[in-house]
Amino acid sequence: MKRLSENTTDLLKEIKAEAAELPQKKRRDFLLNGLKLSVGSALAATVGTAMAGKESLPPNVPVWSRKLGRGVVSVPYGHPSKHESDVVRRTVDWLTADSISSISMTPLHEMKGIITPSGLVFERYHAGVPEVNPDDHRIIINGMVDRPLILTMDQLMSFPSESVINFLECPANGGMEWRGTQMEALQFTHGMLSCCEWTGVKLSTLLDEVGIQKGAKWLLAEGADGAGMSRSIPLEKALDDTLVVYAQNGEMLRPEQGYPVRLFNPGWEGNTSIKWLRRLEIGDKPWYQREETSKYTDLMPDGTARKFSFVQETNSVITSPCPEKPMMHRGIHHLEGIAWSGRGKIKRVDVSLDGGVSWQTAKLKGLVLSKAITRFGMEINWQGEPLLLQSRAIDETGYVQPTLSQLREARGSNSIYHKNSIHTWMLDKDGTVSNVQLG
Ligand SMILES: Nc1nc2c(c(=O)[nH]1)N[C@H]1C(S)=C(S)[C@@H](COP(=O)(O)O)O[C@H]1N2
Ligand SMILES: [Mo]
Repeated sequence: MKRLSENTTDLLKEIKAEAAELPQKKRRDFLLNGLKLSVGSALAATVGTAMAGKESLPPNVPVWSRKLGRGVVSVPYGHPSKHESDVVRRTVDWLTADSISSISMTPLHEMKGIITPSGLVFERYHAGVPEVNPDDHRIIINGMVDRPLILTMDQLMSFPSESVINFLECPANGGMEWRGTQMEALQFTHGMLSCCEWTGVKLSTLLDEVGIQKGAKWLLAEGADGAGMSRSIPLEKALDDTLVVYAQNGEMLRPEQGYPVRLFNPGWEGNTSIKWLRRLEIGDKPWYQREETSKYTDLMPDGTARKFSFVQETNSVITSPCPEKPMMHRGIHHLEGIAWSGRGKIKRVDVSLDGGVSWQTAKLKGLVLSKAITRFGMEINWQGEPLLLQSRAIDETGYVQPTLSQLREARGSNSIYHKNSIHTWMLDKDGTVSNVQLG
């Protein structure tokens, strides 16, 4: 904060000195533009990664404006600026024993709008990223069908395509919090979440092609990775909005996301969206695979396990401020956050500054799509007082995001999965933000 004001003061002095030597009208324009620019650059210099050399600051002509830039196709496939090198996926060292069966998380504090760039989509593998050659990859559809089918990628991609914008969330998102480990970063409390445009073929189209037999109720999706990860999906969902997806954000899937083809179940736990999809079997009952018995079930207080908890319930979190984005100044601040629901659209988001005692309704910003990340915002006037910041999302079905104690009451404290309770950030007098648990 100190650096920011010193910078700004220096800049203003320089600009005013320069302006004094100009005729009046020119001087006014120069001052206005100069002032606007100076605040922007000072902020960028303080908050950003590198402080540009003073020789590039107003009133000088910046270094990069004095020479030619690089030409086209010097980088045939574009990358973010080198100044954005800290906007990356991150892992938590102690969480898993090996990177082959691990998880990386999306830097939600750096995301803009609702689309997660492909290179920042969190990754979850059980046996690493297989290198699948699309020419040799097949999708088998067998079981209770009239005409079993083996599809090449070309054949799959000749069916009519559909595109949707939906979030994908690992049900273990926030799991560490539930177990009482408080992560001091938004990236680690909520970063097992992404939202992309996904393109593929509706699974119902493929199932029409093979003809489902009477009595069929379930579908098994199996992956081609070393884990052979498999999940049972009710046919109801498969015939509703499940997609067999080959593209993500306008290009073929990234290897991490299941290249060349994955299943995609909008609004459902990410684990059911089987990557590197190789087989779909139709049957009359679930298969009870590892990922739906010993894993991805919720151990309830009475010792029974809640199974097939497919839907990712309504959730939300404040992304600015957050531990990685402390308050830089007093006064007006545009608080922002994201909300999402596996059941449909976000209808309303409320924000509390006092730990849930009183609530104000935030504004939904930009696109509000079903089963997608929805951005919300609210102006707050912060004068340095400590605050307990919370957001509470309500979806179009009327579901209200629960408090932590409501969730614990319903599910106990043995769970890892499906923690969607109201999250609390504590804003301290000095602008720093930390993660606290409030009932
Ligand atoms: N074949 C296969 N599919 C898989 C997995 C896997 O390890 N193997 N991981 C699952 C889990 S647990 C999640 S949360 C999502 C993560 O998708 P992403 O890596 O594209 O973010 O993929 C699911 N699909
Ligand atoms: Mo997951």
